[in-house]
Amino acid sequence: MHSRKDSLYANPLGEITAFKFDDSVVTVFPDMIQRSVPGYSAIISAIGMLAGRFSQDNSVCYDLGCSLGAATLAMRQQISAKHCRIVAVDNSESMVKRFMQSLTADADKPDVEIQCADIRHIDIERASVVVLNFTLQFVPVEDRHALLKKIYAGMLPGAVLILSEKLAFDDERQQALQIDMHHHFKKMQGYSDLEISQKRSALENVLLAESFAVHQQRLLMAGFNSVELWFQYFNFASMIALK
Ligand code: GEK
Repeated sequence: MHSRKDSLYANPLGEITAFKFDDSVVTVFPDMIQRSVPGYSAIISAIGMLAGRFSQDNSVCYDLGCSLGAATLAMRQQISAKHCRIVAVDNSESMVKRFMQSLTADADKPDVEIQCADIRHIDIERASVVVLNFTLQFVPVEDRHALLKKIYAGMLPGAVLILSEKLAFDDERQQALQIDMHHHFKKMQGYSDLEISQKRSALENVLLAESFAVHQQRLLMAGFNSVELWFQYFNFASMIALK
């Protein structure tokens, strides 16, 4: 997906307001996420592969917090199960509108239903694959357990949840190092120090990162049988949770 270059934080802003997924973000989103999340493309293509493997006949694959649908489109390419459809959900009207405009019909591929809704309030049913690709980190911490329990309850036996998150680390030196390396990554992607620091302020209290141990424990408490990391690049990681 092509998009304009992200320069939203390039000029000094008098006041930095909390980050929102609005029209201005949507316009630059593919470029922004690609240059901000180390390993993003690798994760998207692996989500496609995992969906190919785990999708079941007569089931639903969910892309929760779908943004412009990168994970949905990767899944759609790889799913060959019969009567399997994809439900993509995001609560940003701007994202959903743009994704709907870009989605093309393809009779040979699974149907895609795009919903504008809060993932805390939707029904999950007959799920064989559930994707939370950098979405849970934006859900209030106190709501995360109930959301994961609901997802688990709506999953079929043998289903998979792919959870990608920005991580935090308990050890102070590790935390400082990983954040620093992420900023180094962003500089190598062409972001200036000002852009990096203004974006960081905008995301404070909006993106709430937790450690892998906390995620793993919560997923096990929600009922999942096994939770492992399959990918990590500095403080960005992706987990596989099996029902
Ligand atoms: C990708 N998965 O390209 N309900 C629904 N959507 C939500 C909620 C919520 N409660 N909270 C946040 N979102 C995508 C990238 S971006 C990650 C996901 C990022 C949505 C929000 O509107 C945004 O579109 C998305 O979650 C997070 O694979 O920008 O770092």
